[in-house]
Amino acid sequence: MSENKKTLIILPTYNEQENLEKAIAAIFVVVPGANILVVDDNSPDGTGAIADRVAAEDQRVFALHRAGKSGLGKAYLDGFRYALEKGYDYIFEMDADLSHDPRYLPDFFSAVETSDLVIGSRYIKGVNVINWPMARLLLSFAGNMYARFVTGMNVTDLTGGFKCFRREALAALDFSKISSSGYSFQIEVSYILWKKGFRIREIPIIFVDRQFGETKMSTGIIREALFLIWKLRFRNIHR
Ligand SMILES: Nc1nc2c(ncn2[C@@H]2O[C@H](COP(=O)(O)OP(=O)(O)OP(=O)(O)O)[C@@H](O)[C@H]2O)c(=O)[nH]1
Ligand SMILES: [Mg+2]
Repeated sequence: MSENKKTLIILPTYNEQENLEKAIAAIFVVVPGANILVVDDNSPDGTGAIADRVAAEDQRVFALHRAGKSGLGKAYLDGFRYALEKGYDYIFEMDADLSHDPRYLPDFFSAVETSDLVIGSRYIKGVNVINWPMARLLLSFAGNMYARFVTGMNVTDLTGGFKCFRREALAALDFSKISSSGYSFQIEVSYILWKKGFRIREIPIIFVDRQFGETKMSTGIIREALFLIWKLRFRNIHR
């Protein structure tokens, strides 16, 4: 593994008080040398205070507080800015609700040696999602096939949020031009990097539905994604 590389794992949180500490502990079992940045949107359940306490107890952990809930994408952009400022080499996106198993982290580290963005995919070989209701699964699976078809990208899981970026890839993004806030943020960032010629690689992961807390999935998020993929395609035609 790349022990000499500075690694930051960004965990965006909104009402994850039952999950956050467990997620942090599980990550450090696998990668004790990494740093973790929690980006909390002033969660009403007090997740931000938990992040502060863990950060005070463990110097590998940092907390960033945002004024209110304004979407996953905006939280990640703040996390990315932080990562670039502090000079991290490998920057991870990961959910804080235990859906992303840290046991895959070593696979990301080996894949990123020869690529610029590594995406953990639920759909490389069939469907690797545990405990999602059928409707949710179909939406995600069909949504990904659709996004793949419209964008032309050869990526099976464009909406997933378990990713590792090389800093050069993040540094090439113009954050002010990234408009998405929900899942479409994931599609938008990968698409821009793909267009710029960065090397994207997928590795298989098994995704497990959250046990605690509530989903932030909404019809607004789905609508945003449906529009975004056509916007990306259109933007490309006129470039
Ligand atoms: N800071 C911040 N984090 C968010 C926001 N929306 C979601 N998150 C976090 O992003 C991660 C993924 O969100 P989830 O609601 O779990 O989305 P999901 O995994 O697709 O859906 P479920 O697991 O089915 O609930 C979790 O760690 C959330 O707490 C937001 O607006 N701001
Ligand atoms: Mg989740």
